[in-house]
Amino acid sequence: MPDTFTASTNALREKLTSGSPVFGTFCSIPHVTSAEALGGAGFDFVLVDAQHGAPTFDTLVQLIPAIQLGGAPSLIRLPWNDPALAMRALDLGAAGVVVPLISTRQDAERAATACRYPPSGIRSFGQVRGLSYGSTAATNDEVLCIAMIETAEGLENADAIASTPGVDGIFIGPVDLALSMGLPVDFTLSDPRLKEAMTAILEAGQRHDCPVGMPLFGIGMASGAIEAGYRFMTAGGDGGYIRMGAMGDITKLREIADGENR
Ligand code: 3PY
Ligand code: MG
Repeated sequence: MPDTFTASTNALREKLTSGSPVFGTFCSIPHVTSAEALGGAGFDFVLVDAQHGAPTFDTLVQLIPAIQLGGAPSLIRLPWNDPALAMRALDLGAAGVVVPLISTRQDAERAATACRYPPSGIRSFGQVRGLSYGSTAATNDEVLCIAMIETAEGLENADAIASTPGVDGIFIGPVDLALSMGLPVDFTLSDPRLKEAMTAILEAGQRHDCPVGMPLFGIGMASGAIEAGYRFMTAGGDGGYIRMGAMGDITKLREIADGENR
């Protein structure tokens, strides 16, 4: 075991603070082959979805290195705001965590302190991959804690959340936010009430120099989001890429076959 512990710098953290837009994609399939392909595709990060995707904590130990082998850092979306889960994701070598359903300052503090060692937090020291590779999330200064604002209460408390020490970014969850506001699920995000809410969160982040991100439900949303000032975005994910690619090919094949039959 080394005498002293050194962590490598978190390149994703540097990108997020640089001001240029940062792009990620979702990993929802818990297999090293697809994870490695996503990691090698050129995104700035891969967001492993341990909230709604199929990856469980048992699979992170394989997915994080596979994504890293492809060349990208991993963020882990936790199933819940649970300090034990944040600690495990970081110990396994994630560059940071994305914590869902942050609605109050207290929620934000719980998430941020889970990612930091004392005296600023409650994280327990037990680097697993970090000891071998100098994990990017091994020190309080390098780790990334991204808080999701996706409830009406979180919207009300957006300033308090964005200004919480140790919250390194806000990721808006527009679908849960819409549901919490009593609005229908609409992936075009065109309801004016939802737009206004998202803008209010974005502006709260900007007031506190806290980068704000959002999922793009289609690449067509990208230029508007960049222009509005979103600093990080996710586009697509493994399941969708497979489905869209497969559907595209079979649609073309049917068209070719129909043409031959005419
Ligand atoms: C939401 O829209 O609620 C999300 O969590 C998107 O990832
Ligand atoms: Mg959500």
